[in-house]
Formats: sequence, C-alpha cells, structure tokens
Amino acid sequence: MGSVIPRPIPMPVHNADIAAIFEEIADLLEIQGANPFRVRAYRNAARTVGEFGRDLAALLARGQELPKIPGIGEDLDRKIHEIASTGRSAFLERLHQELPAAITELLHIPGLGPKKVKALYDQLRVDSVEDLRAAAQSGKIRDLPGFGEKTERHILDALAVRANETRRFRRPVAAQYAEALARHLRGARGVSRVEIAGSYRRCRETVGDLDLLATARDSGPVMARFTGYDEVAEVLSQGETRASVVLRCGLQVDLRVVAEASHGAALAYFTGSRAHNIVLRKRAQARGLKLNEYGVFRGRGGHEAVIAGDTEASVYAALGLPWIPPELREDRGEVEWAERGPLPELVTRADLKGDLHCHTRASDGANTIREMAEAAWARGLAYLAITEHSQRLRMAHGLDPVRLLKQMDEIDRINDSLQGIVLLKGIEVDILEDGALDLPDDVLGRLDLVIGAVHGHFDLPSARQTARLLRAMDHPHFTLLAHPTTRELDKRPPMEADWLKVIRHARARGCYLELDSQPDRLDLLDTWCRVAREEGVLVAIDSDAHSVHDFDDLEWGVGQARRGWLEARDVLNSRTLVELRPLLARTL
Ligand code: DGT
Ligand code: CA
Ligand code: CA
Repeated sequence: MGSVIPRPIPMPVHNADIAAIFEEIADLLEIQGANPFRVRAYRNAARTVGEFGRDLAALLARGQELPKIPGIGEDLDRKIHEIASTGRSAFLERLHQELPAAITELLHIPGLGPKKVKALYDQLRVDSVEDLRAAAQSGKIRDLPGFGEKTERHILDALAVRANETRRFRRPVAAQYAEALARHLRGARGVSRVEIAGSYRRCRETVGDLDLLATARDSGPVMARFTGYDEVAEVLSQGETRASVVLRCGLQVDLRVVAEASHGAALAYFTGSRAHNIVLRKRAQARGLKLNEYGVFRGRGGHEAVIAGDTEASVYAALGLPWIPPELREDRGEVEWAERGPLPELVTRADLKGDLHCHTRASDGANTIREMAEAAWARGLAYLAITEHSQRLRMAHGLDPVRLLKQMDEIDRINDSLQGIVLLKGIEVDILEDGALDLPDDVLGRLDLVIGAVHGHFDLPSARQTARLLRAMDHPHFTLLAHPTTRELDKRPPMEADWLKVIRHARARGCYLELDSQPDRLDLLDTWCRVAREEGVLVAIDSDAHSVHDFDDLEWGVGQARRGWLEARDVLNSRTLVELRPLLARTL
C-alpha cells in the first residue's frame, strides 16, 4: 500500500470574507484621509458582495466567469479574483503596514468615526480598544479638540455595552457558512443526512451559533471531517457524538451525530427554541411519556419502550400534535393552536406574484428600469412597482414632480415592450416630520401606488410618532407604509410608536404595511406581522431592491413573514395583478 499524502485543499472563501476585506480597506483608507469616492466605492462593493446570492469564490473555482455586478469595476473585479483564490488582499496588507491592524476595531465603537479614530491615533497613539479604554479612564480624551467630556463618557459607555455583547450573525451571512459546511459534512463516509437546526432553521434574522445535526451509522468519519474543516480556527470541545468549533470568521458551530432512529427527536430538540422544547417536554410528562433528544419513551427504569423518534412528525404525533413548522416554535401559543385546529399554512416564496418596492438608477439604485424588470421576471414575478425616493432625500437623488412625471412616461413606454411582467408606477415618498408627504397630491394621485416611508426624525416621542404615521395614512393616495419601524440591525432600534394603533388605522384607512426583505431591516418585525394578520391588515413582502441581485433577498422576507404566522392570503403581493389592482385603488 502506497503512502497517501493529503492534498492541500484550498481555503474556502465566502462572499462575507471578501466583503469584510473591502470594508476594512474602506475604513483604513478613510482614516488615511483618502478620496471619499474611493472609500465609498469599497463600501458599496462590500455591501453588494456580502449580500450577493451566489458564492463568488465557488463560481470562480468552477472555472466560471464572475457575473457582472453593478459598481464593481475592473480594479475591484481583480481584487475579488485575488481574494477568492488566496483569501488575502495585497492592497489591504499594504495598508496594514501603514496603519496598525487593531485600529479598524476602534471604528466599530459607536460614536467613533474615522476622523475621531485618526485624531486618537495621531495625538494619543491610541491604536487598540485597550488603549482607548485606558485613555478614556485617565481623562485624556476630553482635552482633544472636537471631543470633550461628553464624548469621553459616551466612549466609556459604549465600551461597557460592548463587553456585555455577544456577536450575532445575520441570516444571509450565516447561510453561506452553514450551507458550505453542511455540504462538506455530507461527503463524510456513512453519513445519511446533515441538517442545520437551531435558530437558523427557525429563520431568525440573526443566529448566535450554528447547530448542525448529522445522522450516521458511525460518528467517527463525520467528526473527523468536522474538526478538520479548513475554516475551523479552534476546536472548543470534541467527544464521540458532539463537538464545537469556532470558524475563522468567529462563528461557533455545534455538531451532534445521532443514529437514524433518533433523527427526528434530535432534530426537534436542536431546532428549539428552548421555550418550545420545554412546552413539549411538559406535555410529554402530562401524558406519562418521556421526551428527549433520542426519542419519546413510555414506561420507566428498565422497561422503557421507544414509541417515536425517527421523524419529527412521529415525535409530534406521539404528543397528540400535528408537525409544527420550525418558524412557529417560539412558545407563542403554537402548541395550543395546533391542538385546537389547523396551523396556518405559511406563505412561501413561490406564493409571491410580484414586488411592490424597488429603486433604479433614477434615485439610488444601480440598474435601469428595464434591467430591474427583466431580473424580476427571471425570478418568477409578474409585476414590479418602481418606487424611487422623493425629492427630500437629496443624497439618494430623490425625484421631484418633474422627474417623476417623466419617469411615468418612461414606464409606459417600457411596459409596451415588456412581456411576462408589468411595471407599476409608484414612489417611496418621504413622510415628513409632521406626517405630511413630500410630493403634492395631484402628482401622487396619478400613480398606481404610493409607498410612504420615514427616513428621519426617528426618535420623536411615541405619541408624536404615532400621530405622524396616522396623518400620513390619512392621505387619500397613501397605499403602503414602508419598513414601518425603521429599525436596522446593529444600527437603529425600532422607532417608538403605538404600533397597534398604527395597524388598526391602516385597517380603517384601507392601507397596508410592508415587510422589507433587506437582511438588515426585516421590518415589519415578526410579532407585528402576526398582529397585522389578526387585525386583518395585509402585509406586502417587498425586496426594496437597489440592484438586480436584491430580488434574491425576498427569501429572507418570506422567512420573517413565516415567523409572523403569515399565510399567502395575508400577503398583498400574493395576489395576481388582476386581484391586486382593486386593492390598490383607494376609495376612502
Ligand atoms: P442562537 O444560537 O442564540 O441563535 O439560538 P438557538 O435557538 O440556536 O440556541 P442554541 O444554539 O443555544 O441551542 C440550539 C437548540 O438546542 C435550542 O434552540 C434548543 C436546544 N437546547 C440547547 N440547550 C438546551 C437546554 O438546556 N434545554 C432545552 N430545552 N433545549 C436546549
Ligand atoms: Ca444556535
Ligand atoms: Ca448551539
């Protein structure tokens, strides 16, 4: 037998890794005081690549060309190739030689932008979080020009919050790591199934860690393949049937290996949530049964007999329940509901017939109207509303009445030559501080739909914020409230308002609420989706696409809608265009 020399496997690189490198380049360039357009190009590229639906490195590895991505010119394209094949960027390494690497971490501290970081570095030689804490504690920061005592206190507060925070990963980012690792494990000898359980399977917007479940005759080969995975930075623990690792990106992954007979019970257990599991376990106990990750058992001591466990459905059936979709397993009444009658038939991506919110080059999008229409059509959509920003949003090239009327003519012309998809004329009009809309009535009245959105004054007192939203909806042409709470993950909390009142007002005025599918928004939140459903207000699951690739984000919106118990009939854009038109016509 000849000796086997293991072939080095190239380190897998994911879009998130490429995005992180671009983001870091942007940060360092900004600290160096580089041209703002150059900095912006890297930031935009980071966002586009990070949220791009397909794994770029995997495409290249298969010898395919990179798809044309808006905003990615020749130079960035070359850098993507370099990072995808080597995991590194020579340009970033050069920047690192010019500036300490730990300095980028300072930028992630709320309140510290590149200017402040540069000042701290230039004047106090602060180049790490530890230095920053020491400088703030010893009162040196307050004396720097542009800082002051208040800033110093904010820095100390932010550092305290940071110490208590554990990092969570957004769903699309977690998806790339999870799917690649699951695929890798499926190649292990004797493995029949690998599933991703935990909060990921419940479609939470972020995950704390990944929980993988493998079903195998023998745990050895799959365990070895797991701990030996190229992206593993550290093995935290390793036993015969369980192991935990941390990937290079900082994401923790737990693996459990079970036998075929326990597959369903283990999948239910590791899907959670914890609170749902507790409800199930109590229910089992009340029926004289025992439930754990190996199965459902009757009897005690030496006379235990397994009555279920190979499938999830068998576990739920043993407890007198129908199978409950993972998205509902949050102990929000799903078990009682399942006991009394049928659970909702949750909406799927295939139910979406169109999309009511997107941007083109006319405002801050990257593609033309026609490109957006064709991309939406290619993803199975039959209608698409073009909804640019309105004039107040100058940064986003918002449209004034003249430009909007011109665009409406353009849409008519394009519609004449489009097949398979119809464009609707809309606008994402700004809701001003007092609830007035940013464009005149006679212009809004000519559109197929009017989406209203808050883009400023997020922190009004709750009563004023509520009044502002109600007033906007009172407008005769108002159709849909975009990303209602305006929260952005890691950036902005939901606005304070009386949301039940807002939802009931939407019902009374015949308007609708949006669930924006952008992975950092996913707004309306799941719990409010459910209230909207109960109050009889339809929710539109929109992409808010700014480029042709963003239509893929609808998947994340659908996940959130499912967590909100929405069925197809609760969703505005599950209607065909013929069904939709009368719903958009406001008669109030
Ligand atoms: P995460 O990771 O914070 O996004 O949330 P999960 O739900 O993925 O939580 P995780 O990873 O701690 O555990 C995965 C599942 O395993 C969890 O949803 C339920 C189950 N589980 C883990 N530990 C316990 C436990 O001590 N009791 C019960 N009942 N279930 C547990
Ligand atoms: Ca987890
Ligand atoms: Ca876990």
